[in-house]
Amino acid sequence: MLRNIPENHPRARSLQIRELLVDGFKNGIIVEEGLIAHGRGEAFDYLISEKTTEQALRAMKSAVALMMLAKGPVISVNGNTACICAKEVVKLAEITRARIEVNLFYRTYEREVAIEKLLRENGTKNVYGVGSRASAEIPELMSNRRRVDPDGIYIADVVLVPLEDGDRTEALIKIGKKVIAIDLNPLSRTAQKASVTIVDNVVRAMPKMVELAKQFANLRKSKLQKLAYGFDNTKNLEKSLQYILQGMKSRD
Ligand code: PTJ
Repeated sequence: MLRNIPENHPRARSLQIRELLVDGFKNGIIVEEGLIAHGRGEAFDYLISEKTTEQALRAMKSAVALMMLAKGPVISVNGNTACICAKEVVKLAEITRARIEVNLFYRTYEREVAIEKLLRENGTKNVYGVGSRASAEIPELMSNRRRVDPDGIYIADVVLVPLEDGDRTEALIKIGKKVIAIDLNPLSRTAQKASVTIVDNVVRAMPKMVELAKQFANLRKSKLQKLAYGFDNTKNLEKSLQYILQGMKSRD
């Protein structure tokens, strides 16, 4: 798969992810805009030294606890997420008993089916939101993301949204859902509107969340509640931004 990327290249991992995305584009999983979106993510990742911060880890703990306490958690999957972490999406869904729903901004039936196939190849049996299954609508949302599965996002109490544009999070919050976002940009509308924002790269956050979910499987409900609700997302975002600013200042 790797085209001329030496293992010891200082940016090997980052270049490998780019290759995955380019292949995903060629296979019809992601759109041109997804490549651009990834570039924006990379720029923010650079500002946190491409590492998971303490703050992001705290947010992940709250997020995983929320998913484990939820009655009907759903992981929403778009092109980029499917392309770079389908395996972890399936694992996290399995441990947290979450449903997996395909929800695309640039929705085409061909892309939905390609993403469903990829998720199935990674071990899931049920994929929600594909084709005519997305027959319900999120009110007040004009984009294609409004179309959701009546047995998935529509009835979910907690929705994990790894990496997307900001139109939907606000609409989901308005209809009473808790939204967990993974977004490298702490200033994005999704990041600002979510109930819990994990400011990290999905390629690092998703495997870590799988690990946490395994660890939390035997925790008492009261402990999970403490982790889930004892978390302030406004402070989280402030600290995440401060981290970026401090990092920039220390290079003066
Ligand atoms: O697959 P579709 O049709 O649903 O389209 C998906 C894209 C990504 C094209 C669409 O959601 C979009 O245009 O997104 P935006 O508005 O560019 O927002 C993407 C956000 O994700 C930005 O805030 C980026 O900083 C962030 N981001 C990009 N790559 C990553 C990321 N965050 C975490 N991990 C990444 N790898």
